[in-house]
Amino acid sequence: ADSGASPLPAPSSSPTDSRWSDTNTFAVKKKLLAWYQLSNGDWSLGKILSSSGGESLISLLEDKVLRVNSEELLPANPDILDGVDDLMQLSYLNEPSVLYNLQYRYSQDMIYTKAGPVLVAVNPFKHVLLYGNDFIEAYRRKSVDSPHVYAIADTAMREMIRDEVNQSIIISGESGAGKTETAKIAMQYLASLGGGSGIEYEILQTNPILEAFGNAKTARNDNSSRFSRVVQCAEGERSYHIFYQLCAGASLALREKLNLRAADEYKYLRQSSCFSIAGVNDAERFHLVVEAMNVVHISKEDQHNVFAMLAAVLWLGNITFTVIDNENHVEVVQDEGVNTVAKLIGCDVGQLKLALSTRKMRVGNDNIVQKLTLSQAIDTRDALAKSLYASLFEWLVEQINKSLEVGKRRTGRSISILDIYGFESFDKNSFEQFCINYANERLQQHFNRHLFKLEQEEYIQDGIDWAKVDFEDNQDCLNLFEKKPLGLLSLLDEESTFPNGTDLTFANKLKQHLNSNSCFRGERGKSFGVNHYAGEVVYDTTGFLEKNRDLLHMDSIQLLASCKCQLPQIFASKMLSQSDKPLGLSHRSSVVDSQKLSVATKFKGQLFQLMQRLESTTPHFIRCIKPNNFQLPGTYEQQLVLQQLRCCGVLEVVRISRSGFPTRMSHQKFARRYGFLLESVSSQDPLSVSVAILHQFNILPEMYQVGYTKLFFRTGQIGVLEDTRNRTLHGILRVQSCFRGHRA
Ligand code: AOV
Ligand code: MG
Repeated sequence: ADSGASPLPAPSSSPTDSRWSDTNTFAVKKKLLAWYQLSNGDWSLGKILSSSGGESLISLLEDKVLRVNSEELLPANPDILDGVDDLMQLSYLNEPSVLYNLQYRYSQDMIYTKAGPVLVAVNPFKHVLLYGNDFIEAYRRKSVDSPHVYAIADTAMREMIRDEVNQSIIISGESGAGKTETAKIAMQYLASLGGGSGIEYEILQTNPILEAFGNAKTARNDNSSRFSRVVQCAEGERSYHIFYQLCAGASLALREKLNLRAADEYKYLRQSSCFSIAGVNDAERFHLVVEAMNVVHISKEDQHNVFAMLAAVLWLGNITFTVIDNENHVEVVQDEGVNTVAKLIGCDVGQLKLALSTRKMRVGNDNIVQKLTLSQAIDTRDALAKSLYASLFEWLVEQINKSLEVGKRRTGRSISILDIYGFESFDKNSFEQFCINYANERLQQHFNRHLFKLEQEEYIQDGIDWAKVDFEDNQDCLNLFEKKPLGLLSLLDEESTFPNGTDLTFANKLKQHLNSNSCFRGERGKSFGVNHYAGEVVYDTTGFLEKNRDLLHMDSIQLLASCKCQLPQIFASKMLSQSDKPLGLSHRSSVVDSQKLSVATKFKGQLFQLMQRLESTTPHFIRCIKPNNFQLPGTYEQQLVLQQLRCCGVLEVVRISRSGFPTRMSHQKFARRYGFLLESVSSQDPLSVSVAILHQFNILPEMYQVGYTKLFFRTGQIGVLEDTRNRTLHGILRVQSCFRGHRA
């Protein structure tokens, strides 16, 4: 079937297809532009003045002339290619050329660039004039074609309708790279397709609510999508926005009802001395959130209940304990804190005090009551606060989903927008980073699979001669996390259920069992390193077991069940229904009566559900890039950008797309679409028709391949055929309308 196609040139032998690291194919010529790497790692553009004996004289910007080793130079693209909107169009695809192209565009507020099928978005950290109705309209009419989130959303919508397949827009990138903003921009476009009112407006109004309850200020991002930071907060960061908004914006009446104070009077919030965000008015935001809650039909009564739960969480943090014996056992101090919490959740103060300072246990056939030590009591209080907040968030999302679906017609097809926490690597990385990076590892695999594996498999299946392109597969790293019984997650769960397990015994166990895994590195003391797709991260196991155990005890759940208020009751019954499905470890210790799924196991379960949903969709990928760590406009740090491009595989994608045959069409479709252009028809067989078309239009043999079922084309080839087809069709139409004109 391979008629007419000559063997492919090996991808690395022609200058346009050379790997960016490959300098050998670059003949250093006088007057040519080239990249030279400075001692700080940045690349500088220069003109080659002369070159001989393996050395070149190069004149850099600022008129600096250097004598350098010719092999250290990389070819630069001609000026005419400055700022192309798809990296695939670059003649030289080395790292400095890609970096420069993105920077060139960025400096002109063109923050979006295509990398083959992927959209790259560089965070402008300022308002850019690329959004709003005029732009939306232009992308809808396809009167512009520069890369944009709108264009991606538009494609997703069209493909959903055309193929009747669910779509997903998967947005990834580091913390602060712009994922959430990008998701909102995509939503804005999709919402506008419905006319911009009604349900679409309501859906958009879920954003301020979800951000208030789900986002917080971190060191990296003033509006970071987070989880689990109710009871701890690092210096310079804040807890969830909604706490500060409530404290600042509640009316006098609400204030009195909830016994609200200023944010800095609550211990949970006072763990960091940061209470405000530059340029953000929390009181104003509170009113916007209330307004949004009205729009999505959350009743005034429910709103009040929500705020009462928030106040209860804050006041829980202010509850204190006194030690009553020399075994460090405690009692709850009877003060405003404990009284207010009891009032807000609607329980008996005495019951609350008991739940926070004792634990009912079953030993053999007897029920005994054990007093808690100070640290156990603090853990119990914090676990209650955390679970109240988590339940509240879950409930709120449920309400919103319910309210938006009531009586609304649904077509059955969907576009999902995925905005998750990006890969994180800090000086100190804990359980949160562990979960976040594990999730990103899974998403990366989805990306790899989709773009690389599927691509290669398709060529191979269709009998195409195609040099395999290597790509970073991260299956080893995923195995390190997921393998049973000797993987990070299994070992963590196991250690979490051992009564004598500590963070140190956990760390030691990891080193004992996982040292042979190439993605694992034992570190000194309680630390271990994981070789992620985006680089190595060292995790400190301090707090891992406690965070994984989810210390909420039966006593606390029973307390919530006994409350007179509606929300705590709902939360409790949900928790009870979940604890019906224990880890299957209940034979191990007596405390496990109330054992629920560990946090990591729940997380993995949710992640798998998510991946399953994504697998059944056509994905569209957006990679967000953070050009600097200071949230500053107009500041582009090459090394930072490069590291992100490398770790999210953007360069690989471009290379694979360009060296391959990105456009493909079945023989049938091709014959049907272009067959009428044939000057002479000798056969009806789609394959013969297709080959005849290719010959008639002189498509060069190296520009296409004929597979068993499909034709594969290099970038840009189909455009020629489409042009001819359109011109011919136009001609036919004109002839027809002339003819009609005559008749009239
Ligand atoms: P993230 O979602 O990727 O981080 P965000 O979407 O919250 O990051 O973006 C961080 C900040 O960058 C925003 O608050 C804006 O100030 C700015 N920004 C991002 N995109 C744009 C844009 N298109 N136009 C203008 N400003 C923008 V995290 O959730 O921390 O991983 O967990
Ligand atoms: Mg975010």
